[in-house]
Amino acid sequence: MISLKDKIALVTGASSGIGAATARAFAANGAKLILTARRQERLQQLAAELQEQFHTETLLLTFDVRARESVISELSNLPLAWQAVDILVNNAGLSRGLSKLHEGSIDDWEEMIDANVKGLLYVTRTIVPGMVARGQGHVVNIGSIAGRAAYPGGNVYCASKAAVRAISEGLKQDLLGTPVRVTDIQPGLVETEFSIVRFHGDEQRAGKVYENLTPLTAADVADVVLFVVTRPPHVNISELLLVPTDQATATLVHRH
Ligand code: NDP
Ligand code: 8X3
Repeated sequence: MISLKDKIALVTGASSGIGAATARAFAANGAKLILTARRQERLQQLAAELQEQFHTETLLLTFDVRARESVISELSNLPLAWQAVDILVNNAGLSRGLSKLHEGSIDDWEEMIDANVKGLLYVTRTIVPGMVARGQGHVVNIGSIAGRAAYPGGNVYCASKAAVRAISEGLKQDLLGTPVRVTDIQPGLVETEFSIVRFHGDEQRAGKVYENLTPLTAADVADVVLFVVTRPPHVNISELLLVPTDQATATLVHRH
């Protein structure tokens, strides 16, 4: 098992949900953390919590993953002590809307594609060369059950997560012969701010997604992320689907 003690982990989308939970799990295991998101105050609160609980060293970076120039300039100019990133968790992402494709919002589509696909690519392109040069690294992409099969109204979100799956597979192939590992984690229903964002702030509609079933928590997903990054160096968990017991497929759920 690999120890995270003093390893440097970069988690995008650390201001909420799965990213924040992953930061907590890594901090509890001794990692140093580069935490990124747009909401700086949230990152500051999390960093203070981790400092108090685990004496975690953090570097906070505030940028939009869709802003290519910002991503590249922030991540290419890390302070010297933070440059040797051991683990990258590409988690920042979102869904917008659940409309039929022929009735959908093009703005929503662009936001999803720009964050979930292009943002992930910008971060990966900037960080992975250092991993290859140092001969050490692990890229964990947060995909989704939505990337395995489309569901009604999921169209472009599903496509963006299918792209994450293909990019993960392609990256793994391109890194063959290096020790750098690549994992695509594919959660089903996780109760975070995800559905509130999907429905543009409609909390009532968001709440209905998880009504009368027991969804995964962000901490459940973080446990799995922690598990994959702490496997021995010769073990690469390429992809991992995790769903609540109350969920069989993206659309088949059991409500009590
Ligand atoms: P949350 O909405 O709770 O968290 C999303 C995170 O992504 C926030 O920290 C947000 O930070 C960040 N983010 C979103 N857009 C951008 C952007 N343009 N630039 C920078 N950061 C951004 O949702 P989750 O924790 O659930 O989502 C995390 C990941 O997990 C996403 O990729 C999502 O697709 C995936 N996922 C979620 C599932 C679920 O059911 N919840 C299931 C499967 C996968 P900020 O707004 O501060 O920038
Ligand atoms: C999030 C899971 O099923 O709401 O990726 O699309 S789902």
